[in-house]
Amino acid sequence: MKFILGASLLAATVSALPSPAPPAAAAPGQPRKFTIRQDFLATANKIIPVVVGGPQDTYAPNVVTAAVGDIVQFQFSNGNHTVTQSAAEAACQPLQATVATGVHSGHIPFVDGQTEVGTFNMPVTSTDTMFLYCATGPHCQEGQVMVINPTDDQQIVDYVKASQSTTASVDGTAVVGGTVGTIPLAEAAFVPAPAEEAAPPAAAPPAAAPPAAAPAEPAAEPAEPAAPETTPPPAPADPAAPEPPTTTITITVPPV
Ligand SMILES: *[C@@H]1O[C@H](CO)[C@@H](O)[C@H](O)[C@H]1NC(C)=O
Ligand SMILES: [Cu+2]
Repeated sequence: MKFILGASLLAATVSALPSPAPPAAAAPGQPRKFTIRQDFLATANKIIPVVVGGPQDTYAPNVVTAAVGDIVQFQFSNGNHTVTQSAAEAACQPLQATVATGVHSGHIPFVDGQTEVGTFNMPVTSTDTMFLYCATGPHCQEGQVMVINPTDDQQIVDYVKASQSTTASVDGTAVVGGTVGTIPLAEAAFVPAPAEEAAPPAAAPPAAAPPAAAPAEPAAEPAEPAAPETTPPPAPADPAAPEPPTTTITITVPPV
């Protein structure tokens, strides 16, 4: 009885789909085709990557629009950064000092050579505007701040100014509001800057050096041409784009 009811419900659902052809029944024991509709994917919960740190102390993007149920995935690049929530009017100060739910990721480092990237997955539980800063050293004063779900374009500008006018940051304490994890570097939204060479280049040769030797030296150095390719971070740099094309993981699978 239950099975018949389920089957008729399924038939009703299928007949409502834009694509008229109902899937052919699979033979017993054969794999059944399962399709996730593209129009559903467009509205499904998203994982929104935000790159933290790197060659500069930044969040990229620094403005994010997220829906309830989305997960903002902070991916920590070079340095040792945090994602810490403040009140709008208290830049560089942890909200969790007064409000227990104030978000804080803890300090998450990344050094050259790492093959895993530290992450902080923050489920979005409200569309209220969130103000976030990095609590490491002077990073907040340098403008390493971001806003989630701003009500207007001016909020990030004002928050950056407020942060830059503080004299010191206060660190968060407990990890709150998300889950710390790792992802393989190959799946990260950034390509690390090329590693620094172990030793600084030798001092310039004396002016008297034979000119014939000079061309050989630069030609043997492969690091120069590679740099421009790897410098720009991929897609998420544009905060205006609602759906970064490089976001290949677009749905959140509920826990089993
Ligand atoms: C990151 O910064 C925190 C706070 O300054 C410090 O306690 C921690 O040791 C640092 N971690 C690394 C790997 O540098
Ligand atoms: Cu930082």
